[in-house]
Amino acid sequence: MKEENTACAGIEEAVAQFVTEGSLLERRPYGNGHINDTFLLVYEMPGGVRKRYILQRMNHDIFKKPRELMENIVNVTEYLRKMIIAQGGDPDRETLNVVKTHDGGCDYRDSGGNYWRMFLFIERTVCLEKVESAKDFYDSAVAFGNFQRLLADYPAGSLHETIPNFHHTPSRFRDFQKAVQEDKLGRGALVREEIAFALAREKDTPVLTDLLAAGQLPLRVTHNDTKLNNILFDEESRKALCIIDLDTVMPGLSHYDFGDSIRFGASTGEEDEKDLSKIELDLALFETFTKGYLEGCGGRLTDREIETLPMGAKLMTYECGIRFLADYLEGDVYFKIHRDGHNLDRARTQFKLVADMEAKWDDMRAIVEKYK
Ligand code: ADP
Ligand code: GN1
Ligand code: MG
Repeated sequence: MKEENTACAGIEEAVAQFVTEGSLLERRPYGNGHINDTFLLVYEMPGGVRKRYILQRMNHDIFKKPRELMENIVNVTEYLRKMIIAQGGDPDRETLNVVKTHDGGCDYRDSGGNYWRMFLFIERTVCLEKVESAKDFYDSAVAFGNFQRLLADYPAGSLHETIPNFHHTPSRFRDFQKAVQEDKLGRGALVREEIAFALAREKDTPVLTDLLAAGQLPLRVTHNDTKLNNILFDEESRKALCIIDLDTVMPGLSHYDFGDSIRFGASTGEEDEKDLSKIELDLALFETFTKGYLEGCGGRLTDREIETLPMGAKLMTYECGIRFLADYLEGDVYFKIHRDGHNLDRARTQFKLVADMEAKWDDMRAIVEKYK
């Protein structure tokens, strides 16, 4: 078997638990997620036909109840499967498919206490780390809008909250303040400017949660992690095919999905770009996404939701920025890093984008009004 850098405790034990076809040919780390450990497994069947699977070790420091999380994923993907079949789509490629264990379970807890799961590998797709064309971004917007529409009648109350207060920005702000106060590694002095930028925006943090509490925004089933690399595009047609990374599907606001896509995809640079002169909000991409997302939602969003979408973009960007900066202050314990200062670089791009959104606020508002 070909093996690349898969020194990961428990992997051998885990691989043996899932119902796969053929004999294992290759195993290697896969993808660019910040949270789980993802591996590609290649099996060969008699006749030389290959079958591939995605194996993931779930991050149970972050997802405290992996079993509840898997229950969400199984229920949501089964629901989506039925909807996709009803629309004449291909359920094996248009949603994730969970591979069972030999005991009929959906995950496996290894002897070291780690939780594993497996999905069918969705073949002939591409996963984009940045927007390569406005059309890709538009397609991703329609796909996230469709996701919202397909799950519109899903019983939201039956979903477990896999990370409590995931997009509750005031609660994220309190976590950030705590990280600044504790300053565990003495890094605070190096980032005074960034901390000041974040603290100066405290008054924005409760805007969306207050509107929700006041009954002005509806609670929906949302994905909550809608960055572009959580969509697979069909290699041939280049259409957005499948939404993946369903760990955070929970009740939320449409602003969370809209906003997270904007912060990642409508930026002119990558999330961890070091040269901040390359980072701004691309208004044309903002418009492209707004148009696609609202089309995908199929008229389901209320006028109040639509007119407040720019705040979703700003708050999701800001929130991600304070999460990255808090993690930098806490010693990089949450997001995977690949170089020193990686989380700080990420925080800086988010804050640069927030500042640019503030400068372009009237344009952002005018764009969403146009599609109301
Ligand atoms: P994380 O939570 O760490 O971001 P993801 O579930 O997003 O993990 O998976 C990481 C990467 O693995 C994705 O960005 C994608 O490239 C790839 N991937 C995940 N699931 C599949 C799948 N079923 N088929 C093909 N590629 C996948
Ligand atoms: C994480 O899992 P991944 O890499 O798609 C994070 C998101 C952040 C994102 C920033 C569960 O997403 O909330 O927005 O990194 N996921 C979790 O890139 O915390
Ligand atoms: Mg991901």
